[in-house]
Amino acid sequence: RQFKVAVVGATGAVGAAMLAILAERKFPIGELVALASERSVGNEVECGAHCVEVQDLATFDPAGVDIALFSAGGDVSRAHAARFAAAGAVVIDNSSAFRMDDDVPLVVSEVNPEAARARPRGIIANPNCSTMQMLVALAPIHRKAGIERLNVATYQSVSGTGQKALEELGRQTARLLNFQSVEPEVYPVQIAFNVIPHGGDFTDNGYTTEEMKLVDETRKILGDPAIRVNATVVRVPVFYGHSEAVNIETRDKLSAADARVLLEQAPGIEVVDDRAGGGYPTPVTHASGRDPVYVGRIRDDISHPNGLNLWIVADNIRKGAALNAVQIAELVAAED
Ligand code: 2RA
Repeated sequence: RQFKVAVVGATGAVGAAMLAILAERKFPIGELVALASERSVGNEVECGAHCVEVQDLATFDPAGVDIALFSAGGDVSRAHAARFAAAGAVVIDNSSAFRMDDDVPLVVSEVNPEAARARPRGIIANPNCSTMQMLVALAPIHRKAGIERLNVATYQSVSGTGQKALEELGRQTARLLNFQSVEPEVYPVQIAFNVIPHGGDFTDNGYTTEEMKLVDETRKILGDPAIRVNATVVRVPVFYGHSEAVNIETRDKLSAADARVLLEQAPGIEVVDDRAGGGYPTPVTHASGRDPVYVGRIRDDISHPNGLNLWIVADNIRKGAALNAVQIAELVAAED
């Protein structure tokens, strides 16, 4: 059957990627609704054969919507998701608004697809982009050898912050190359030719909200509150693609060689692991605009008998947000 699909935040980077991926994957859309704030009303958006004008979310009646993909920030989700669900839509929310609610499943399509079925509030949450790519890679290892502890340092691109951050990186880079001064606006300090150990907001324990998402979301998605997670989130002067250096300690010994074979057979993963120049994934060479989670630099931890190191790269807008949301929509559609 075909579905009436609403994309909330249709004019944003993730919303635009959702529309593109819905078309690429030929999602059975009977009717498309594009929703955004009043200032975007009237803009046209396309999704395959569907070309529609953006409507005002605030005044839109969700009656008849089967699936609503939200990517317009937590405030918008908190204000509108419930009324879409009440009208009968399955809400797939990319914001952090409901991720840690006990009655909202948090789903990575390759990791815990079965969790999407239990949605008492009619809402399914999409994990944070950095959690998403990490767990696609770690889930097979956790199932095989049991992850007891993980340390992750992320190198997150500025597209994760949004359009203004993309523009700021470009503007600062150009000005600095022309020996002109720069004034940071989006970030607290200059991002061009710099790295910033700060994502989201600082919390009482000294970690940031971006770091605590990696801790809390990992435990929920893997269904294992005992996993010990330590995270450091760093913003880097890259436009698209998040990278992560991950060190894990497993209950049972899993060699790098065995882990490589396991990952090569796992869904959603492409292993790029040649111990030579360029034999590893990078945002520029691998992540931008592509769907796999790329894993390289797989090696035994020389400091721990059950330790393992991985380097994980993915497009934070596609697999990190839009693709997984569409994959969840496919899971919902397949229930019919
Ligand atoms: C970031 N993970 O990269 C966030 C975006 N949701 O800033």
